[in-house]
Amino acid sequence: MKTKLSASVMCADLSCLKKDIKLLEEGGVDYLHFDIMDGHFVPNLTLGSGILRSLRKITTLPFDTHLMIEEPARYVPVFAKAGSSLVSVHVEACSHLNRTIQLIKENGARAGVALNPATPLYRLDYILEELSQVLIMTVNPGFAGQKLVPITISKIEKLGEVIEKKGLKIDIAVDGNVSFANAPVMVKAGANILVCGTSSIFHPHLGIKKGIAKLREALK
Ligand code: S6P
Ligand code: MG
Repeated sequence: MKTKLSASVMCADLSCLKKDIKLLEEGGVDYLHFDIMDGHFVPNLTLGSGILRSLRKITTLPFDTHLMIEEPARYVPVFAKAGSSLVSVHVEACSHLNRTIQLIKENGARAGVALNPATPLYRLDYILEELSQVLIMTVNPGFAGQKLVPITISKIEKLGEVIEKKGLKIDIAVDGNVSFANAPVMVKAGANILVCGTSSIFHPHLGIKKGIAKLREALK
């Protein structure tokens, strides 16, 4: 399966976003990843739905929206209608996960579930069949520029085994410190979508074009 790249918009240069989006398109990334934080579920605040609506007008890249907010069902319709192809919610943040997943689909988006590093895979037991994607957090959510939590690599492997055993077609995305060194390890473990931030395609010393090229080289 081809490895897909999802570019973490919060790591772009927000003062010239249009220019960065163009470079990401030229570099052939597959998705734009939007990190939405509420200052409660995670100790940070980031982007809102306005930025999706604005960017929806200037790019055809699919939007992959990662809601790091308590009871995300409250905001699912807004983010789906702002142009998200896929909306992921955290299992830890939902009282009614099944209902929230149905709500994402009713609003026309594909549904994903994200798991924090310390959250066990069995939390997916009664929802996996409903999902298009599982987002394995390889750092604790909230900030860019953190170090990999190593135990999450075996979690990717185990999730791949479960999906295969059940004969399902579900993407395994990884998010956090997807560096030139970690990305091949994550792909070998079974990840097929990489959320790319400051560790790779927004690497401060490389720039987007070289960052994408270096990441593709690392994945060969
Ligand atoms: C973190 C967030 C991520 C970050 C990404 C940054 O809570 O969900 O999507 O944007 O992890 O990447 P990096 O390479 O700086 O870790
Ligand atoms: Mg994210």
